[in-house]
Amino acid sequence: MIKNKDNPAQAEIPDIQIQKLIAKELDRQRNQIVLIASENYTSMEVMRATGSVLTNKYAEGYPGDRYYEGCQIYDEIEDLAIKRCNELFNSNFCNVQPHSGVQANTAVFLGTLNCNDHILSMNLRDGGHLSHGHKQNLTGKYFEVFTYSVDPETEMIDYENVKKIAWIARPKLIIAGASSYSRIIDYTKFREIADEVGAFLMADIAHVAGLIAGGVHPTSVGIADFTTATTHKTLRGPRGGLIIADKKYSGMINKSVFPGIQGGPLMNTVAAKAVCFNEALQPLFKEYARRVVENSKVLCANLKDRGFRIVSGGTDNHLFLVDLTNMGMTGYEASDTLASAGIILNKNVIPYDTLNPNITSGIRIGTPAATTRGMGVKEMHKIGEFITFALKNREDKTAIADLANRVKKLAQDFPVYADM
Ligand code: DSN
Repeated sequence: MIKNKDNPAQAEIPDIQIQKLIAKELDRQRNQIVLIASENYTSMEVMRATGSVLTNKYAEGYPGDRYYEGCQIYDEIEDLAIKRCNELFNSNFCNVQPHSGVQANTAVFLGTLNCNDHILSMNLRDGGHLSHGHKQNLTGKYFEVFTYSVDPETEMIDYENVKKIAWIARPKLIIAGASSYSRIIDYTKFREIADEVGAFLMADIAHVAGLIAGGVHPTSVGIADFTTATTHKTLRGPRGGLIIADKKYSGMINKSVFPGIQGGPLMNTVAAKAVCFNEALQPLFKEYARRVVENSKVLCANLKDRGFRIVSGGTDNHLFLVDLTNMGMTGYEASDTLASAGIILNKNVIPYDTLNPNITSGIRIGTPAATTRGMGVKEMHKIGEFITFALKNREDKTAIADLANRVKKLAQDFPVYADM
């Protein structure tokens, strides 16, 4: 902290309002059970780097080639982040500067596409992502977007159908990746399709990056031309993005990130990414990834046994979708009820949903954050019981309030940030 009290420019002005809000949020994170598939609890070491003096410096450019003086330490930090990321994903080039997953995707689009080029991606309603072609995203504005759906019966990707659409669309870029798809994605099949139609292949592994790093989901690295990811979901790092590609694309990707779509990198976040990669390289992270998937399968099976319809019948990864149509409620009603009980997840469209994204027929459930707390199979059964109880008693405010106490007790049995 700046200490010179005689210098008014260095006066510390405690911001009690923000401090109080942060304290309240800490309390919420400690006392609620987070089942949002894209969230996690990052380590204190990651937070220390994020909240460090590294936030003070511009470092536009890349290690050894910056536009500002005084970047020697930043070069070392970024080199370390790159080295660790390449080790983790067994790659020979990566860019760790994207501020987010969308930025990472956008950089790949800038490097590979021109206006009106065709792209092929998963339909948002079936599990895709806004940055893969939503009409209000720049992808929807500047490119011709074609989409593939999941098979209406199996609710899984039908690779033959993807191939058929690829021949019609003749895309320059195919995107394999999703934000609410609970099955293994076969990057090799996507590669074959991309090769047949002469397209680039981009794998957006934002959701499964930690599972790939932990060896419980097949990798896209070495198969897709470009792999984009976020670092804060299953990878459990700071909020941010990254791009992995073969080094033959290094010039193009680096230029696309800076100056293409970004200015100065957030070097405090780059340092926190380095910390996250180091953590994910430890043998314990493999066990974490295994447990995330185990917990997901257990909770999914528990809810299925209790009469909930699970999209695609199950899960292979950290998340699954529950179709609430046969329960006579919408995703909005269910997520709102569960939030009142301290179980935090999100409403989510399901394949071929007829309801809009603000209402939805389903909810998405994910286990990365609960697993970080140390919850296991026993707790997943308990959470399955809690979810069922809440949804069956959603009109009964006393029952929901009583459940909230039980949820809080379970959360407190698995403390997070106990030393803060
Ligand atoms: N919003 C993220 C998710 O929840 O899946 C994806 O960007």
